[in-house]
Amino acid sequence: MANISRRQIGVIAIPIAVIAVLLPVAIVIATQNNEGRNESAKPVGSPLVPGGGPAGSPTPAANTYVRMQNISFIPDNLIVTDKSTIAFVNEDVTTHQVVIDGTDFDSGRIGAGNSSVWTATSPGEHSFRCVIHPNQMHGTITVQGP
Ligand SMILES: [Cu+2]
Repeated sequence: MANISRRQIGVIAIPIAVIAVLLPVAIVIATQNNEGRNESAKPVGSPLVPGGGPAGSPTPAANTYVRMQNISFIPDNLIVTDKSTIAFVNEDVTTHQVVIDGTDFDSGRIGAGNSSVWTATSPGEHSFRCVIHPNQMHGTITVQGP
């Protein structure tokens, strides 16, 4: 063991030093990515989909986001407060159109990369669906009273 030279120690020490520096950086990056997935906590005006949607249709500011992805709503069961805003964001390549029972909301056709915002009214439980894909895309929005 006494024959281990300073040079050999250096060969071992350098990779350990590299790992010690890179590991915290990797943890910080991973943490930031997880925070970015929490759409309900997104700051106002930030895009939900990086580079998503054509120019001129940024993801709108809203209190809650419902993503339309793979012909489904995510989430499909949600609770919101009266007068809060819910953005239906189309992340599919196909068009969707959202209607909410017991309200006059009809999003009209929402093309790929576009969104429609509803301001919650009518406290109570409302079914909602995509009128283009009613069998695959339906859910419940509960609006809590003031
Ligand atoms: Cu649809």
